[in-house]
Amino acid sequence: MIDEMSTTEKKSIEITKGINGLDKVVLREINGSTAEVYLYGGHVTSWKNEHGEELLFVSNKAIFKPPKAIRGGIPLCFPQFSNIGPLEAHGFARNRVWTIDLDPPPFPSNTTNRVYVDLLLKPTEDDLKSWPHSFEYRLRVTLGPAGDLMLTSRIRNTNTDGKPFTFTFAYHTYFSVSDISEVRVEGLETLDYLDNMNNRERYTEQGDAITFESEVDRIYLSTPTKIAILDHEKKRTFVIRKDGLPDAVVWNPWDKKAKSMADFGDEEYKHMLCVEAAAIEKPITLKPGEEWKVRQELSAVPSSYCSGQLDPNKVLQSS
Ligand code: TA6
Repeated sequence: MIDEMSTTEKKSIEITKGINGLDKVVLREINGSTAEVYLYGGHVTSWKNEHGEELLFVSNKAIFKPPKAIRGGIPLCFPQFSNIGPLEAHGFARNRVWTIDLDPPPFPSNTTNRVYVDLLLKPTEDDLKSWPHSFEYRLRVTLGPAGDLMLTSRIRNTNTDGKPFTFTFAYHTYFSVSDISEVRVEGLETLDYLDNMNNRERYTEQGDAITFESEVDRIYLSTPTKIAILDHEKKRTFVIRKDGLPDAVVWNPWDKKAKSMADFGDEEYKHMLCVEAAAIEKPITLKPGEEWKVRQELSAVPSSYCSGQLDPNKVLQSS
C-alpha cells in the first residue's frame, strides 16, 4: 500500500525511528498540524497544531523503554482500566509492540483529506497466559483537515473456543495546559463519579465547572458525548468528542503523587491534565466474532476568553 502512494501522500505518512530507536509513524497534515504514534504501545506521543504548538503533555522524565509505559500522550488502557481486575495497572496494550496494519478491513468513514495510519495488536503467547483470550485490536489514528485528532478502536473477539471475553477501556489522554489552577472542565457538572482516592465511593459533582486545587482522580459516569477543557491563559479550548465511551476519567496527581512517580517531574502536574474517554462502569463483553468500535475526536479551538465572558455552553453546544 505504501509503495502505491504519491509522493505527497508519502510525505504525509512517514515511518521513522524515535527515542531509543523505537519505531514511530509521523502524520503530517497539509495545514501543518502533525501527530506522532509509537508502535510501542500504539501510543500517540505528539499532536501539534498548524503553528507547531504541542497540545499533548509528555513528561520530560518519560521512559521510552519496554516494559514501562510512556508517561504522557495517549496511553491505551486495555483490556483493563487501572487496577479494576487481575492484570497489571491499565492492562497490557500500552506496553506491547503493535504492527502497522497494511490490509485493514474496510473502514466505513470519510478519509478524504485525512491522513491516517492503521495499527494492529494481537495477544502474545505470554498475554494468553495472563488473559486467555484471542483478540484483534485495530487502532486508526487520523489527523483531519482542521488538525483534529481522531482515534478509532475496533476490538474483535477471535476466540475459537466459543468463549466471550469482558474488558474495560480508556484513552488515557494527557492534555498540555498552561497552568492547572487556571483550567476548567465543562460538561461533567451534576454527574455522579467514583472517587479513586476514596475506594471508588460514589459522589455527585456540584453544579459548576471542575477546577483544580488538589489531587483529583475520578471516574465520571454516563457523561455527555462532548467535554471541554478551557485553558484561559492559552486562550485555548480542547473539545473531546467521544462515541461509545460513556465514562470520563479526570486525573491530576498534584504535588505529592507527582513526587512519588519516578517518570514524572515534581512540578509537571502544573502543566498537564488527563481527561480520559472510557468504558469502565459497565464492562464490555464480546462473544466470538463480535467487534466493538469506539472513537475519540480531539480538537483544539482558540477561545476568545476575557475573564468570565466565555460561555462554555457555546463550546459544548456548537457542532
Ligand atoms: O487514570 C487515572 C489513573 O488511574 C490514576 O489513578 C493514576 O494512577 C494514573 O491513572 C496513572 O496510572 P499509571 O499506571 O500510568 O501510573
